[in-house]
Amino acid sequence: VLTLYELSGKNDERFSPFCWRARFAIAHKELEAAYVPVRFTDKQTIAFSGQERVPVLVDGNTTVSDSWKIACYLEQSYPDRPSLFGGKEARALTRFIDLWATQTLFPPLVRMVLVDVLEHLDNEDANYIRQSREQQLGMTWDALRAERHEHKPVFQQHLALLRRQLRRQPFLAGSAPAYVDYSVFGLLQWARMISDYPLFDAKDNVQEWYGQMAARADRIAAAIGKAT
Ligand SMILES: N[C@@H](CCC(=O)N[C@@H](CS)C(=O)NCC(=O)O)C(=O)O
Repeated sequence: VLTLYELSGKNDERFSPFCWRARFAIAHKELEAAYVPVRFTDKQTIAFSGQERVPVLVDGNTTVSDSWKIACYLEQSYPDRPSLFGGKEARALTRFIDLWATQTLFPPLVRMVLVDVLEHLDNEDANYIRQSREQQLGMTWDALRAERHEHKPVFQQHLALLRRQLRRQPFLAGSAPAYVDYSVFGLLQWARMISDYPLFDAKDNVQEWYGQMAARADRIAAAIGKAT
């Protein structure tokens, strides 16, 4: 049986974008897992993994951290289950989109909604995140809040690529969702869970895909909630 260590907020909210990628991947593979909450400052619980970030997946004697490595591990270890990528070539292309999502789409999204994450963290975690992220982003929390609106045009520009693709097919992977959809949507699910900040224009055709993916996330969360 699998165990996924994932981030949790003060009321046990599971909003981590990278953990959502792993949640989607486990559900796609139709696997069962135990989901263990880890707070940002609770590095002890995942010390066995030899690093300090979630998600961490444990499968028997195997420990895998990093969302991409987890997806590749699941694909390789459970080849009889539905494929996350649809072949080796598709895996390589999925990795490219995974990197694009994390390194191009995510930064302006972070700058728009990260300020709202503190409301979901206890004091210790909130202090840790505020300090570490202020340092990472090179700006104060107040500055981050003040300029959040400035990042919307860039984010919308990046979304345009998704829009073009989603005009032709309902999911990034084609007629049904696969890891490429989870990789991108996982980041949006984070925003969706921590913030009410409006990311989309009213008549944005990304919305249909977004709605489908959000419903899928809600079904996964409900199933996990029932099992724990
Ligand atoms: N490359 C990793 C990134 C994982 C990551 O950054 N996780 C965040 C939670 S969203 C984390 O554990 N942060 C711990 C910290 O900032 O101390 C992945 O794809 O899984």
